[in-house]
Parts: sequence; structure tokens; C-alpha cells
Amino acid sequence: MFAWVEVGGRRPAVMGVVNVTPDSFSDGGRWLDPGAAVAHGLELVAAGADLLDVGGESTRPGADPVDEAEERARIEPVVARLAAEAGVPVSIDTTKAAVAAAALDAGARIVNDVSAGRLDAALLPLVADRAGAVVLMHMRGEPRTMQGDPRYVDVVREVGDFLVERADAARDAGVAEHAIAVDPGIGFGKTTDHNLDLLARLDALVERVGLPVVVGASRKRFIGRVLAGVGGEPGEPPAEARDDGTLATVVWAVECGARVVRVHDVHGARRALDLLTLLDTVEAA
Ligand code: PMM
Repeated sequence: MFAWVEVGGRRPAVMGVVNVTPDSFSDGGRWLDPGAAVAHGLELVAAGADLLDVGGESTRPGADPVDEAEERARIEPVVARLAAEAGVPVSIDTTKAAVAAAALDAGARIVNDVSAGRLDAALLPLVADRAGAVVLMHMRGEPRTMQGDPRYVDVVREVGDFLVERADAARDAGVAEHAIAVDPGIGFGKTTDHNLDLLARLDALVERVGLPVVVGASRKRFIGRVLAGVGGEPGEPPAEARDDGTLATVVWAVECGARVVRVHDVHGARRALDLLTLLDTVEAA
């Protein structure tokens, strides 16, 4: 049985990203070969990942959808080997029930759906049927168009409403309570200000939803945008140069009550969170 409250033991959990895509914004093309993707996943576990999230379709802004057969072919061998060898639960980052089914057959235990079960009505019933776990993420629109002109009256309230509603949909489909986690979807149909508002008031969101929260701010564009205006940085840093800013979001998210952080640089996040846990222990003593 997989329960979000148990993942990683008592410490905050680190989910390592394994993108098997030619075009993800942060690391596209680097791990498209299955052997390279598996080796990368195993490195992330050695660096301290408690979970691995394997994705075969890029969700970067403007990305075109990937054909189901292609997505399956990308992820199946990688999920199968990581599920057998990594020693940590594997999640599949997909919106398609057929891809999720193939990944669950190959040994994945979690379905990470950036559409929270809205793009494929068969996805939540599938997760329930297989006694799997799920991450329900908030996204405005779909990746191809989501950064058009996102507007909210109160982004924290609206994202909270959405996550509560989708968690109910998962329960209605039969997904077990302990297997449901939610994610505010940093960067998905949100401006820099929306992302900053969501992070700044994450503690309120965590309290509101009353479920384990996953946060994936790693290497996202708003970090580069914000840092470009700080300390005389000349321009927006490229994705790999956003790991320092990412660490601030990791520590912040966990301090606000997030249960899981989804990151590319697992080593840095693990070390920062281990120190944070130690400080909490000293404070409590
Ligand atoms: N971000 C990306 C992809 N999948 N899933 C969840 N649950 N949360 C996220 O923030 C998220 C995600 C895009 O980032 P990537 O291209 O580096 O994987």
C-alpha cells in the first residue's frame, strides 16, 4: 500500500524528475535514451530521492501533445527498470489513462496528472482500480495555450477551490484517501506574480486542502525572471542555472507544510532539507 504520509519516512520527501522527452524546458533531450534515463534515475536515488517521477510528454508552455503510442514507448522501459532497480516508488507523469495503465503494469505506483483527471475521464477510475496513488495538479487550460493571458481574482482561493473539487472527484472515483496528493501547479497557466502569490500563501493553501501537498517550482521560468531583477543579474539565467533559486522555493515550500518537493537537482534539495529537519529538531528540543 502506498500512503503519502509515509513516503520518505518522517522527513519531507524529494521527488526526482526523470524526463524522457526531447523538449522539456529544463532538461529536454538529455535522457531520451532509456539507458541514460534509467542511469539518471538511479543517480537521483543515490543523491537522496524518495520518489522518481518519469515523464514522456513535455508540459512546458507551448509544447505540442505527444501521440499516445510514442509516449508509451518512451516511458515503459524506463519505468520497468526503475521500478525493479531503484528501490523507491516510481510515479508516471501523464494525463493519459492508457499511458498510466502501461506504467502501472510496468511497476509504477503513482500517477502524477497535471490535468488532475480532467483530460482523460478514464484516469481516476484506473488509479482506483489498480489501488494506485495520484497527484492532482492545478493547471489553467492546457500546455499549448496556458500562458496566453492567465487571470485570477484570487489565485490562492481559486487554486484551492479547484484542488478540493478534484480531490472529491478522485474520492468519488474510488481512489483511497491516503493515496491522494494535490499540487498548486507552479508555472501552469500562471504569471510570475501568480506563482509568487501561491508560494507566499502556500501555508494557507496547505491548511485549506487538508491533504499532502506536492510543490514543483524547480528550474521554472519565474525563478529566472525574479532573479534577473535582483543583485544586478544581467538577464534571465538558463534553466540549469536556476537551481540556487530553486533551493529557496524548496525550503520555503516545506516550511509552509508541503509534504513533497519535485526537483531536478535532488542532491541540493536533499541536503537543504536535511539541514532544515535538523534545525527543526534542535528548535523542538
Ligand atoms: N511540472 C512539470 C511537469 N510535471 N507535475 C507536478 N505534479 N508538478 C509540477 O510542478 C510539474 C509536474 C514541468 O516541469 P519539467 O518539464 O521540468 O518536468
